[in-house]
Amino acid sequence: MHQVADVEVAKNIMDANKKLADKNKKNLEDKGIFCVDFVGAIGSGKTTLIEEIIDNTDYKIGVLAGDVISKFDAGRIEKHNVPVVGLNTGKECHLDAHLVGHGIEDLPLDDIDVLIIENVGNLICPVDFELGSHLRIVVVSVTEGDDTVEKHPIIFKTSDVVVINKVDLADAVGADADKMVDDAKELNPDIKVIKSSLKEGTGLDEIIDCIDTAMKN
Ligand SMILES: Nc1nc2c(ncn2[C@@H]2O[C@H](COP(=O)(O)OP(=O)(O)OP(=O)(O)O)[C@@H](O)[C@H]2O)c(=O)[nH]1
Ligand SMILES: [Mg+2]
Repeated sequence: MHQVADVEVAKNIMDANKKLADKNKKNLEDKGIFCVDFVGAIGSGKTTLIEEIIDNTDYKIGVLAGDVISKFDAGRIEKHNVPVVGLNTGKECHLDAHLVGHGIEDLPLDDIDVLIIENVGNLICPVDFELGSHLRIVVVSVTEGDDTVEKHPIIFKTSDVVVINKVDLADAVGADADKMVDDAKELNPDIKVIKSSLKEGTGLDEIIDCIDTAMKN
């Protein structure tokens, strides 16, 4: 009996979140804004990637930067002279559509054509919480171990693009980046997989191409 009640509560939360995510998407579409959300492991390179996208595209970008308690990532993004709102989740390990909806209200939407959302570093909790984005990119790095993809299947099944970052460190940590590529494709044959070293500047053009292509479709 208790188990049934738990499931119903969880389903209600998911349904409520989905409605708010749809509302966020509609609000953004009404303003002609394309939204990309970045999920991924802690320290995999999400903020670095967002900084590189800001510096290497002509998009008018706005950012929602999720962190558990700090505004560190928002502070980093701010230095690139784009509008940014830091979202703190408190004890939660993921953003949700309600928090994102409030963040959107605080951005100058008329000056933005691409909204980037950085989720809290986590490969599990964000899976169930759509935010209202058009494209989801999951970032992992070789330093988490080359079994990371196969150990967290659902996030790779539900994302559009996977970035396997820090390939410059693969030999140093004994990781096989191609195994991670194969694991991602096996889990989700439709996913686009890109290996990158943001430190050495590889893979970034391909990631930007993916966003360009998704914006045109
Ligand atoms: N060697 C190497 N280091 C990288 C690369 N990309 C990012 N880093 C470094 O990895 C560290 C973490 O990068 P962040 O961009 O802060 O990672 P994050 O995913 O935003 O981290 P959280 O928001 O805390 O989950 C920083 O010191 C980056 O400079 C890369 O391709 N190679
Ligand atoms: Mg970050």
